[in-house]
Amino acid sequence: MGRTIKTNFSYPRGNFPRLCLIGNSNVGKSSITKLLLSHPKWYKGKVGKTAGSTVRLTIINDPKLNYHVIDLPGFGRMTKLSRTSEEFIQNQILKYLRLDKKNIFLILLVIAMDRLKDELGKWYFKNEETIPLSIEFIQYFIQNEIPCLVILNKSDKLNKYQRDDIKKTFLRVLSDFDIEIDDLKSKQSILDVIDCSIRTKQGIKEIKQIIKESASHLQLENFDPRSELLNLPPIDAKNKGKKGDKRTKSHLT
Ligand SMILES: Nc1nc2c(ncn2[C@@H]2O[C@H](COP(=O)(O)OP(=O)(O)O)[C@@H](O)[C@H]2O)c(=O)[nH]1
Ligand SMILES: [Mg+2]
Repeated sequence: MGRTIKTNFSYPRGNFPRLCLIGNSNVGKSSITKLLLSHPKWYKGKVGKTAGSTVRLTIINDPKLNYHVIDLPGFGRMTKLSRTSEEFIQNQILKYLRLDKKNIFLILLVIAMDRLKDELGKWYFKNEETIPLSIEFIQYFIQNEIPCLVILNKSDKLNKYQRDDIKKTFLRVLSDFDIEIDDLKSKQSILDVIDCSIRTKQGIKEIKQIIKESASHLQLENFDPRSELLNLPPIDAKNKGKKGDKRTKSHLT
């Protein structure tokens, strides 16, 4: 079933502001990342490749931006991967977040709208024990006071009725977990949800605006402009994952 994959985790090093994109595989993280750069040529990762072959953390140092953009590997939902590989990747992402959270001024959590109902439905209707992973990541960001913008991408795949329905369910699940949606544009708030489509460019302008606004508060004198990248050797994800892990309630502990 699951097969061995190579991961190549290059952890960013030093203190420098970072914008991070996180989400399942194939939801559009890399496509969105490219649109957020001054020129797509700065993006060195892959877009639209079959999910779950090589998993890496892509660090983009766009000379026109006063922050790094980090395209994190996809977590979960990679059918080609074994559960242990998935867990390994989740752990690597968490490790990165723990290491770098002081530098992350904004997280973009990308969710594919057309898959959301399925994910939430599993938990909501089938009484599955496991909390949807996206919800758990949101809880993690809130607990760690990392500002988060939830991007509901691929809105072009649904009609208006379906989109409203999905959003309503999503907001209901969030409120069941006592997660409040604020407006990121107002100061203290840390969570906002926005519809987006790479195909129709819906939401892209607003996302850029929110990033620009967040980045404008950065106090660059607190950061080290010479921060380097620490390159770690490729890791065999399958062999590094713990065997026989039972599925527990939480993914992230
Ligand atoms: N219809 C549609 N397809 C999209 C959208 N965003 C991304 N895709 C496609 O989804 C696939 C995965 O995109 P990618 O950016 O590589 O996802 P990642 O794995 O999250 O980085 C590619 O084939 C994209 O062209 C969108 O908004 N609408
Ligand atoms: Mg990608």
